[in-house]
Amino acid sequence: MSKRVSGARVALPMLLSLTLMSAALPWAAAQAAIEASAAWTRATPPGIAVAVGYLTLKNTSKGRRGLLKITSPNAEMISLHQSSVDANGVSHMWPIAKLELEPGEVMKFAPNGRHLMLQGLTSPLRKGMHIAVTFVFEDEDPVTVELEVQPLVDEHAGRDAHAGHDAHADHH
Ligand SMILES: [Cu+2]
Repeated sequence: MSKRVSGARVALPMLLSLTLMSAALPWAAAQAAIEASAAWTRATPPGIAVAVGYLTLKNTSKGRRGLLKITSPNAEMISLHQSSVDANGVSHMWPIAKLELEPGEVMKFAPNGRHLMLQGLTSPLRKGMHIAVTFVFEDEDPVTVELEVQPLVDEHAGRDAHAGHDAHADHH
């Protein structure tokens, strides 16, 4: 019996030190390894059920992380697009087949670049609303960010591939 007692005395400090060690390991913070910030979208014009979202993603983990899916209670489907303006001022847009974040990578989604396509909106987007969007990356817990709805700005017409949002109804 005396052996067991002395064993218990040793076990408690060991447990404590193990707990402290695991708190310092990278995987202990895995839940917040993907950070989403600066997320916004624009109000939708009448009759348009599609919106474009922008944000910044950061991979704070030690490994490459691939995006599995994006969901929102406010949209039937969310996909990723890339757009750019060519030398003639014409916008081109295409789907991003696979998105991966390298360790430490910061990826910005911005007008005339990468963007989220929110298709099949459940209701029109009005200035000041917040639209929850959840990103599911491999090996990570889902990350939810709120897109703040900015006013619809006409000055982007002709520069932004999404000036005509309804064009998106034709492709995925
Ligand atoms: Cu698009």
